[in-house]
Amino acid sequence: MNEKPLNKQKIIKIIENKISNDMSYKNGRIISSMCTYPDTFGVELFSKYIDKNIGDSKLFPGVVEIEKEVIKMIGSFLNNRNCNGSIVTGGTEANLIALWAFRELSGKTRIILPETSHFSLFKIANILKLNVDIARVDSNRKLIPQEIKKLIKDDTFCIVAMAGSTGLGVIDPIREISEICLGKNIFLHIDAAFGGFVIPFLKKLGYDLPDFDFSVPGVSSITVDPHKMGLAPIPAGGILFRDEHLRNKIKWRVDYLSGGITEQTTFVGSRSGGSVIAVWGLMKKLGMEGYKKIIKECMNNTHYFVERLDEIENVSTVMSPVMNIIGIKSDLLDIKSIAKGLRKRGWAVSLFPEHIRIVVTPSVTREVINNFIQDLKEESECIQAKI
Ligand code: 0PR
Repeated sequence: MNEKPLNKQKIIKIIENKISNDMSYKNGRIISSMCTYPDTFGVELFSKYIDKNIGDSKLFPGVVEIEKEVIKMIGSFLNNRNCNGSIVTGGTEANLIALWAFRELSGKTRIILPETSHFSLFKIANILKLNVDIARVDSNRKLIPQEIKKLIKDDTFCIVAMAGSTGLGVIDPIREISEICLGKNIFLHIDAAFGGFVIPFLKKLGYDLPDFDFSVPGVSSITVDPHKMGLAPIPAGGILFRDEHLRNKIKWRVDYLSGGITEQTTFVGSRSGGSVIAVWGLMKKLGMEGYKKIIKECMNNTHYFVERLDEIENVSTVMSPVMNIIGIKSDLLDIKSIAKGLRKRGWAVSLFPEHIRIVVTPSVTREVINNFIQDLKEESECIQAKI
């Protein structure tokens, strides 16, 4: 710590210097990320209302009302206008809250997770001391309902299914899994951290996708993150419960806060009201039309990307993309070496065991795609030449 105060210009210069090699969500070079550069109106609102802490909710009744509205707005395109929930720090906290609430309600300790689960779910199982049974997926990377049935034990209280898996954006057969859950009194949590702000709009655009939301009777809760395809500034995750009673057991009463007796239903205590307002304002600004337009553009670019990939020898897609997520694989070339080469060329790519993931967010424009394809072509030719 410096003894004497530094002036602002100097501080900014030091920061700029320190982060000069860091990447940005702005230019599409982070071509594998589920987060993108946030909408500037959201950023404006976030900083304007930075002084709101809805952890001490009684001090900010207006923001509490806005949070209720934003949850209902998200619920309106997930087929439940009466849902309850919170804007939280991200998908990890959202998933944690759901599994915590259901563990407490059921008094049981075993869950079933798809092998395609996001790693946050394994982290959470560790924190909550849950036993995990891992459900295999089929050749289309979807859960197999019959396999799930076999995994259920007396102490199983929850099954998690993906609506937009992290690796490839696959949607599990949620209607079939719901039937199993209803028959056995098991909670069904949907991790739609990414897909929640994508699938409803794709459906409206005419894409034939399976139901994944509260229209499916057994679905108890959904993770849906505004800070991914909702284009809100980080942090903004979302947890939605079908009914208020589902989170009864995680209502934490605090007596001494400045606003008076307060109930918290999130993991995090002090919580950004700026985030909540940013999501609300941004959703009002874009409306259903706005999101539809954005998703349409991302999907068109996804199709364009796949077409361009066809031009490159020895690489292909893992599967036809369900949403704006593409898996690139190679039967001949080492995918790790390709990823390494692309990173050297300044592309931030996510490497899964058998594929490179591309997420076509709004910052991944046609120009970005053209540049990437050129680099991928050169890189795979280089690697092939060495074989
Ligand atoms: N559930 C799913 C299906 C996810 O894909 C993610 C994150 C989460 C939950 C957890 O969300 P939070 O990270 O908000 O807690 N998926 C991204 C991923 O692993 C997270 C991410 C985003 C990673 C941007 C890197 C990055 O640059 O790819």
